[in-house]
Amino acid sequence: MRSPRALPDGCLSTPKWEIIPTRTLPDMTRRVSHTNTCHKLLILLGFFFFHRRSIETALALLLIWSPSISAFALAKPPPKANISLFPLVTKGLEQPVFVTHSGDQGQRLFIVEQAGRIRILEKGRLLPTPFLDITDRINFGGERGLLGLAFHPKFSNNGRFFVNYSRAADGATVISEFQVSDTINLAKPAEKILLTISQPYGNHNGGMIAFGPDGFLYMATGDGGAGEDPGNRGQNQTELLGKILRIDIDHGAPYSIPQDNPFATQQHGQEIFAFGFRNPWRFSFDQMTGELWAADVGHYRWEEIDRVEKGKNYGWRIMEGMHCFKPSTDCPQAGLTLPVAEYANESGRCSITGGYVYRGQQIPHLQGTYIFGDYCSGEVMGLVNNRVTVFLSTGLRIASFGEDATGELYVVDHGGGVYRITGPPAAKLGQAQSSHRKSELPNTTHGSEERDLFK
Ligand SMILES: [Ca+2]
Repeated sequence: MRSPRALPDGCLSTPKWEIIPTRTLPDMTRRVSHTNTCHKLLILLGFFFFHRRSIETALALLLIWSPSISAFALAKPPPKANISLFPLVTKGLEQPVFVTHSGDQGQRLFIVEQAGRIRILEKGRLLPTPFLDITDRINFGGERGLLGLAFHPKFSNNGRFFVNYSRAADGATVISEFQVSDTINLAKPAEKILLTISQPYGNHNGGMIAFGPDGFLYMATGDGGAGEDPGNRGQNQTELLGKILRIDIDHGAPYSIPQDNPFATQQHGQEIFAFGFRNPWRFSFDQMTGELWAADVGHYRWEEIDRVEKGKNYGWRIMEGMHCFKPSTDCPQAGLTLPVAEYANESGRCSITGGYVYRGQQIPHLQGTYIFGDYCSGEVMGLVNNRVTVFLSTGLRIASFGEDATGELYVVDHGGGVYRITGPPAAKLGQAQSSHRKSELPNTTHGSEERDLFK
């Protein structure tokens, strides 16, 4: 809230009242979008003299005073999310950034440590020997490191898996293939590099890789940094930064371009599936529908969720979320696909972490809900009727979500933990929350180290 130190400019203008549908938090109608501080002050004084004994009026004044407060206060209670976290591992992990499964019906979870290791969690135990350790090939720090892991859909037959990492020498993005060894919990160290993408700056490296229902490997690249996409790379349809890419790793050497990729006939950019992204750190496929959901981390104002379709332009840097960015007004929106939803960088929120559409069996009321979160606020959120709804405040630094073979979901705490999302009863919630670090919520001041981690 702002404090009225002096009457601001605009006191003599006509206040503009407007009701706009919310594009931020759930079930809200945001009012007073165009009233300025002066108008609010005059309204407040008027109400005070006519209704000064009324508590309700005092509350009404608060609503008028701050758009953000009005947004919260006008909200209907969010749907009962009734989820909690069960801690699977909270010790022995170094900056985990992802968790997934190998699809071979095993009970193992594979946890990616940013420094360059893949760890195995088997029957509740974190195995001491990494599945893979390539720390010596990794440029680790900030937004760089071992960032993504995807097992081949036929991993149980062919032992192939793929990673996305920042190369030690220069931070370039490398998409590389590995093989499991004769020992099922150990990978061979030899790699086959599929794709290398130079990075102009240290940040905005994307990181996610995953197989789509079409059997192709999808990869997220950021715009390459630094800030505001100075090279306009997200919109450049001939380079691979600021994109979601798609390749066929079952044909060609080292891969081939799917025939229906939108720019398959170009000399450059054949790998592009969709474009106009800033830093789509995490994306996923709905196990049931095959739809591709991506969360694109915003600049300093708007975090967005995209339903990604082939060949479409998701707007960056022309737009940030649903708002003009460059130019800041009257930006050309023809041909752009707006997000399904967005939320503002406020109340401690600063960086969206994309998740999954829940298709598990254990939490029936979550069925079909896109679950995601925010790295800074530690909130687990869900998309309910295309509205962003806070389900759970965890205090964790949510670096990623993950999905197991049965569709159950996991939360990865960058501070060193992996939690399963469970429904009620929340018998174990107290245990999970004992490790919460509300007091360590990162400063959302622009440029802070915490904030920039996946910005
Ligand atoms: Ca966008």
